[in-house]
Amino acid sequence: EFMLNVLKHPVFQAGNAHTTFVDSTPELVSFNLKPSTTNHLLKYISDVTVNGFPGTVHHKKVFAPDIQLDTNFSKINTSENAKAIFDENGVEAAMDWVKQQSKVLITDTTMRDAHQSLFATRMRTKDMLPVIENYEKVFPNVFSAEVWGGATFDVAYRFLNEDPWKRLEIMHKKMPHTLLQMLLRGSNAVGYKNYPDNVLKAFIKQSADSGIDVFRIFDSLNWIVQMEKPIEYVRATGKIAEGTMCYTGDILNADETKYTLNYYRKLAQSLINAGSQIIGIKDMAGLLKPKAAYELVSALKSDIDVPIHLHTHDTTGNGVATIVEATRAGVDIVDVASSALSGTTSQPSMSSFYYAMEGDIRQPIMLMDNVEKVNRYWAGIKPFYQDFMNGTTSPQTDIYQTEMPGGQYSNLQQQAKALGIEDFEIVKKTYREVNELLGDIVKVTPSSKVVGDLAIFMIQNNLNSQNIFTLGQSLDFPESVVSFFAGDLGQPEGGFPEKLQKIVLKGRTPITVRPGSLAEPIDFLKVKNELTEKIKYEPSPEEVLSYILYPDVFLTYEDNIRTFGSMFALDTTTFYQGMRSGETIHVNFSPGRSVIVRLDSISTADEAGNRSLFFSLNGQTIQIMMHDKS
Ligand code: 3PY
Ligand code: ZN
Repeated sequence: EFMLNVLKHPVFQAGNAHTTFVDSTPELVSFNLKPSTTNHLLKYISDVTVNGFPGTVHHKKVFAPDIQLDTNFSKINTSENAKAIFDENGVEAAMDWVKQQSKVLITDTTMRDAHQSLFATRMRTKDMLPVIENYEKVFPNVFSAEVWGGATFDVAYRFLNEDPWKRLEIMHKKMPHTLLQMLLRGSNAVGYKNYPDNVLKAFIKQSADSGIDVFRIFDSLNWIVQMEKPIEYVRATGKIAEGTMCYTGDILNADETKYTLNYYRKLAQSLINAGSQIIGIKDMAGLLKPKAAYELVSALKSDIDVPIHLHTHDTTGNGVATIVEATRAGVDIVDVASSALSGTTSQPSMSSFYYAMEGDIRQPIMLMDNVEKVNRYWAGIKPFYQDFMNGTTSPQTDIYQTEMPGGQYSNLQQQAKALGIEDFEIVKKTYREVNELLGDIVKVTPSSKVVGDLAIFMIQNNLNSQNIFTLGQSLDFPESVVSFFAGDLGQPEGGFPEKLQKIVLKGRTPITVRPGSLAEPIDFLKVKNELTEKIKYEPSPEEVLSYILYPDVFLTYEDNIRTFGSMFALDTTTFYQGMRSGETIHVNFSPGRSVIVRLDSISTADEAGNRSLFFSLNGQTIQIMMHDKS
């Protein structure tokens, strides 16, 4: 009866009915995720099956057995950790505690930078959940877990059909004894452009309230002026401000005139003067060679008194050697990722580092049995993300010249591919050329995006470092490039190359002050009313912030959620690949409440371009019409 009624119903034919006999998990309800109904689910599956998922090609589906985390962990006797000291006695006590440790401390980046750098930030919260729930049994001794910020914010909305604030809420609730760390792009927050000071302040306050303890704050041009406000705002929340310098160039190179050891020493001092409670070294491209790490950390250790935290990428293959040398020089904290999600463009492997430190008094405290269990889980889910992998399976030593950040590598590759540029070697070569054209700048989000966008633009327009000065006169450059030359990202070390600046700006006068000092404050109430009007409910403060940061992305997400609900229950291969005719999947909405979905057949498109998908849902046939966009 259900079938007949439903199938004839015009709303259902249009794919808008709500079959309500399946509810969502109590877990999801408690986190207030909009539950998806079976109809939502079938619509989503139909769409991905017929139209594909952006950035993927239709291929044989990865067999997706239910990957389980073996939670038979050995018990660890823990004493205190950084989070406990911080919660009890505040930042200064926690920083003193860090400095007193004889062992080097680690930050685990697996759930942020590792997947950002390996598969374009596409890891779903669903796949993190088993680790999140068991995190503190395995990693009670980490300094922090870097779990949020960077690209994870907008990618969650854009591609995962997820609200990043919910992810943070889950982590905060389930990892109460771990410092949660985020990457904050200075005055660009988690975006690609400057936001007004009151937005920055509200975003930082909200992130702190939602559970972030450590803010790694950098500026994409290392311009100290851009980091002062975010450091001040973080300090006002009582959380930890890790002022960060991005490492570029090579301090070992005798010909280096800009990014010298002295440059970094001075920058670290300025960051401390601005209120940094930790100094971060952010080696986003993996350029910091082992000996350079030793020299840099030694110099900083002799200059300053706050903990030093090293972040590197293993793109060039020397990551473990670099953090070992930094540890020998007295670095307090190093960033590593679970082995399965480490290496190449990601962080160095935590277990390799552990064994590399064997016999050394500073070897970090880790119970390898437990660490390996978690690692096996990550290894199990990794194939789900194969469509987004950047293809680097070995060290890329040409990065010493290209200087492309690990986090950008996979994203730029996706961007180039989408525009039909398959040869990434050409992109890398042009990227290097662009860096020189721009006067050798620090390359990290968003300045790296400027370099990437211009590189792609040059390839598309057959430009090179000579003809750009003539042909460029009549070309409209990408928005990010114009914005960079206009001073919207701040001022690069040594200033702008003026000749190119004039060609790009075409008469527009660049600014030389901090962009935030010119930006009009946002009227939050007005924006809230505007958003309420659009989404037809009263948004939370988090949603208002997301809308301010990413208006279009947020509204599209809202629309998707309205259409599909939360796709949390759906397994990741089906989420990205849809179903194949004849395939059966189980969707576990909650323990004991699962549906069995079988895709029986897909029709060819009718004149209107619609295809019919015939599903069996727990044995009943349901037809969904889906427009084929191809
Ligand atoms: C980000 O800003 O997302 C980065 O990871 C930069 O390295
Ligand atoms: Zn990084």
